[in-house]
Amino acid sequence: MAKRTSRKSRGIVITDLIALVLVILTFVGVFFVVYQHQSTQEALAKEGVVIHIEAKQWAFSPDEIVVKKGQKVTLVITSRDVTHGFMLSAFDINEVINPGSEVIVTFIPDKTGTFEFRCSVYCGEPWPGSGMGHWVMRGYLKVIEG
Ligand SMILES: [Cu+2]
Repeated sequence: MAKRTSRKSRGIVITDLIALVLVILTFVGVFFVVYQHQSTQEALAKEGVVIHIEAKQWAFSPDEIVVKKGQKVTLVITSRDVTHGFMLSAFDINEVINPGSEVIVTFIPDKTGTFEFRCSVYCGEPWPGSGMGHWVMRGYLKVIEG
């Protein structure tokens, strides 16, 4: 009788230990994932500025960006609807932005001024020949003294 009781309680202890280890491993795993994500973001932030740009018919959001000369700029560009382009000729940038994927562009502006960026992939217009829609889809990058 005494033996049976002791075997039962040992079984419970082992099950509890396994459960405890699983809980601890889960917490450690979640902490690790969060920590990794934060350190990547911090590393990018330390190196420069990260700007998210969303393209949609027929505008960029934001359509005005201000950065400092000599500071590393990382653009994370996405499209909400159809395929667009992102062309910033002053810095030799021209990318195709497909919906559902991120395009990451990194550059260091070496001159001050206001530079236009525009859509470089035809993405439609309100009616044919309107000269609107895609044709006026643009924004401005302002580079100020750092
Ligand atoms: Cu377009």
